[in-house]
Amino acid sequence: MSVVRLTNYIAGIAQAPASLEYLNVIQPATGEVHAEVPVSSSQDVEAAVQSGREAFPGWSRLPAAERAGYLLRLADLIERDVDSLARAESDDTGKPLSLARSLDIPRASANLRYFAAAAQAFHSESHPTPSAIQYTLRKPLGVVASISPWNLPLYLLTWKFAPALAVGNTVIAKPSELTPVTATRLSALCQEAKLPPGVLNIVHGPGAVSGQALVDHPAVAAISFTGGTVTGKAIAVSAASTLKKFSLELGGKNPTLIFADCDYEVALTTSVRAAFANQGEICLCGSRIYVEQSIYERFLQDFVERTSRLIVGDPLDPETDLGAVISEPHLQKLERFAQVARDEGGTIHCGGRRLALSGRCAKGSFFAPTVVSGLGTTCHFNQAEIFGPLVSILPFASDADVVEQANGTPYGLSASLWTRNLARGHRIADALEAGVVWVNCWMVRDLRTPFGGMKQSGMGREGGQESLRFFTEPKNVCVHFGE
Ligand code: TXE
Repeated sequence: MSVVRLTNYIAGIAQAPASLEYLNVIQPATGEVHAEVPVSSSQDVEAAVQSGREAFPGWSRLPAAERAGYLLRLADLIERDVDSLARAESDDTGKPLSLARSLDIPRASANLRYFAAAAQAFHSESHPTPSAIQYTLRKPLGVVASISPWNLPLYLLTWKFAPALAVGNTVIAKPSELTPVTATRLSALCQEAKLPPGVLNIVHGPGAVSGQALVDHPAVAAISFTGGTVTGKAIAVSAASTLKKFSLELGGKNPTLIFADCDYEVALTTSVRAAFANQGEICLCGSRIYVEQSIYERFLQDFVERTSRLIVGDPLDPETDLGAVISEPHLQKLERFAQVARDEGGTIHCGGRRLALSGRCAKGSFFAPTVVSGLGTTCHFNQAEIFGPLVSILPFASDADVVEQANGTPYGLSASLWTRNLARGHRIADALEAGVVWVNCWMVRDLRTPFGGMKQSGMGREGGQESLRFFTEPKNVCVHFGE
C-alpha cells in the first residue's frame, strides 16, 4: 500500500511542518500504515495564527452572502467528491463505507449549506425608548480554533468551522491525529473553491503538542472542542490563563428508557442501532438500556438475538454493520471493560472479545458487539464512558426509579425514551439530566437545534443560533436622540 504524506494547510498553501516530523496513521481495519501526519509545533501554529490574522479584516468585512458563497462552493465540491471522501473516511476510521457514504460526508456538506444560510438570517436586537435606541452588534471574534476528534472526522470539523467562517471569523482547525486524511483533502477543495488564503488553516498533529500550542496561543480568541472529558477539562484550564471563550462537547453515558407500553418492534430495532452504530463510537450512542420490569426478560432475549445477527466485517463490504474500532489501544481498552463487566459480576450474553477476521482485515482491530446484564447503575461498567460496542441492559420498576437511575452518572449528554404515553414522555423528558432528549426516536437531528451536554458532558451548546452566538461577541450601542 502506498503511504501518503499529509500536509498542513496554512495561508492557502499545502505545507510540511516546521519540524519535518511525521507520525504514522494506521488503517484500523487492516492494521497497515496508510498515511503520515505532520507533527506541528508552536512554529506552525504561529504561522497559521499570523495567516488567520492577516485574512481576518478582509474576510470579516465581506457581506455575509459572499462568505456564504464560498461555503456553498465548498459544499458542492464535497458532494462532487462524496465517493472518494467516504472511502478516505472509512479507511481512516474503520467505519463501514456505507455509513461514511450515507452519514458522514453528506452531513459535512449539509453543515456548510446550513450555516451559509443561517448566517445570512442571523439578526441582532434593538431596544428603542422615546429618547434613545439601543442596538446590539454581533462582531466576529477574530482567529478561532476548532479541535475535533476521530469518530466523525469531516462531519465534526465542518460542524465547527462552517459557523465560525460564516459569521466572519478566520479559523485554525486541528483534526484528530488518528484521522487526518479527509481534512487534508478538504484543504485541496478550499484551494479549488478559491477560499481566500488564511481564512481556514488546518494544522495537524498530536493533541498534547499541536493542540496544546493552539490552546495556549494568546491571539486565538476561542476554542470549539469535541473530544474526551479529561482533555476538555485540561483545555478549560489552559484557556482560562488567556481568557479564551470555549465550548466543550465531551463524552456521554447515555440512557435508553424502554417502557412496557412502547412500540416494541421500533424501540428494539432503534435501540440496537443506537447502541452499535459506528461501532458504538458516537457520543450519542445509548449504552445503558433501562427496560421496564414486565418486559425485561423478553427484551433482553430479543436484544441479544438481534445483536448476535450483526455482521462485524470489512468496512468495504456493503453487508457490514460494524467495522473496525479506531485503534489497537482502543481495542485493548474495550477488552479491559469486558473484563470489568465480568469482575463486577455481570453476565456477558454475547461478544466480550476481539474478533479475528481473515484476508485484508487479518490484522485489523475488531470487537464483537457485547451485551451485558446483571450490573447495577453504580458499577464502574455503567458509570464510565466506554465509547465502543458494549452495552448494559438493566431493569426498572417505576418512572421515579428509572429517572433516578438514568440520572445516576456524571454525564448528561443525551437520552432516548420509548413510550406510547406522551404525557409520561414529556414528564420524563423534563426530569432527565441530558442536553438532548429523544422521545420515540434516536439521533433525529436538526441543525437548527441546540446541541451539547450537561454535567461532565460539556459546557456550552453548538447548533443553529447557539453556534452563531458562540462565534460572535455582542456589542451594544446606545444612540441618544432626545432632549
Ligand atoms: O480523545 P481526545 P481521545 C472520548 C472517548 C474516548 C476518549 C479519549 O471516551 O475513548 O474520549 O479519546 C486533541 N490540547 N471521546 O484520546 O484526546 C486531539 O488531538 C488540545 C468522546 O482520542 O479528547 C484530538 O484532536 N487538543 C468524543 C481531540 O483533542 C488536544 C470523541 C480529541 O482527542 C489535547 C472522541 C490538548 N492537550 C473521544 N489533547 C465525543 N465527545 O464525541 C488532545 N487533543
